[in-house]
Order: sequence, then C-alpha cells, then structure tokens
Amino acid sequence: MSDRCYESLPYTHTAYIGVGSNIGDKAENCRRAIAAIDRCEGCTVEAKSPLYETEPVHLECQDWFVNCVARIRTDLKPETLLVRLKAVEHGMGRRPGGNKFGPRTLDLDILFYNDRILRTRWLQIPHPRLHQRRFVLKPLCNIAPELVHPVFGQTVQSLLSDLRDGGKKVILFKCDY
Ligand code: PH2
Ligand code: MG
Ligand code: MG
Repeated sequence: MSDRCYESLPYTHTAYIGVGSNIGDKAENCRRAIAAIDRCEGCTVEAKSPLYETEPVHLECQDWFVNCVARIRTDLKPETLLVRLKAVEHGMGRRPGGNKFGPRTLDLDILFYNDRILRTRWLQIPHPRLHQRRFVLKPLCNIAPELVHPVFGQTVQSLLSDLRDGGKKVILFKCDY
C-alpha cells in the first residue's frame, strides 16, 4: 500500500469501496479485506478511512457493524471489479443468500467508479443508497470530502450535512489498522 511507486503504475481509474462487517472479528475482517483488495491484480489501495462502529440500518435487529471506505486505483472495468470483490467476500466466508440487509462477515460495495453512472440489473454505480447512509458518508468524508456525486451534483461533505437519518450512530473506532 504505502511502499509502491504510484507514478509508474498504469492504473487509470479511481473507485471508492465501502467495507462492512458485523460477524466475527469485524475490525480484522475489514483490515484483511482491504489487504486482499490491494493484492488483487489490477488494483491498488491508495487510501483508507478510519474504522467506525456503526448502528445497523435498514434491518435494525442485528449486531452493530464496523465500516470503513477505501479509495483504489484500478485497471479493471466495473463489472470485473465487482467479480473480484465478490471473490474477496467469498474468501472471507460470505456465502450467497440471506437477508439483503442482514448480518455478514464481509460486505464490499462499489460506491463510485470515476464519475461513471451505471444502472444495470447487477451493478448500480454510484451505489443507490450511499447518500442515505451515515456509515458510508462519514468515512468517505475522511478521505474525499470534496468528491462530487455525479447524480446529485453535491459533494460528499454536503450530502453528509444534509443527511436526515435521525442521527444514526457512527462512532470512531480505530485510525491505524
Ligand atoms: N450494511 C447493510 C445493512 N445495514 N448498517 C450498517 N451500520 N453498516 C452496514 O454496512 C450495513 C448496515 C447491508 O449492506
Ligand atoms: Mg452493502
Ligand atoms: Mg454488498
């Protein structure tokens, strides 16, 4: 991550990945996931936010999550990146099925891919709910406050300050991991 020479890397795209876990050693799952993404061919992790302990949303009767966000540089097209991220999830014990919003060892979501807008059955970029989620906007703000959402034309910082979610709890947990 830190000892690479970015100047010489051919990676041309910038993507933001949401990372979450609420089963097992949640912080360790997030740390290992980011390391695994960095090892994927065609991807390098350029920045990662602190880890946050976050109150569950959408399905509230489940354990709290640990969440963070990573910025990557990549040569992979979005569909291929999604396949790689699914493989990382699978490698960390995630299995298909289960509640869409329910407990998971690892969840990796593409939040942004350059300023691309993509809406297919399999993949929606920007992530369709990111602007409603404090557990995404808060860590995103740590690494990219000025990033503009290509659909809403608002910065991440402004989306966070406009957010009316009843004050869902997002608590700083760890900066170094
Ligand atoms: N992921 C969900 C549903 N709810 N809540 C929090 N706090 N963090 C998450 O990552 C999360 C969630 C489904 O992807
Ligand atoms: Mg998700
Ligand atoms: Mg997901």
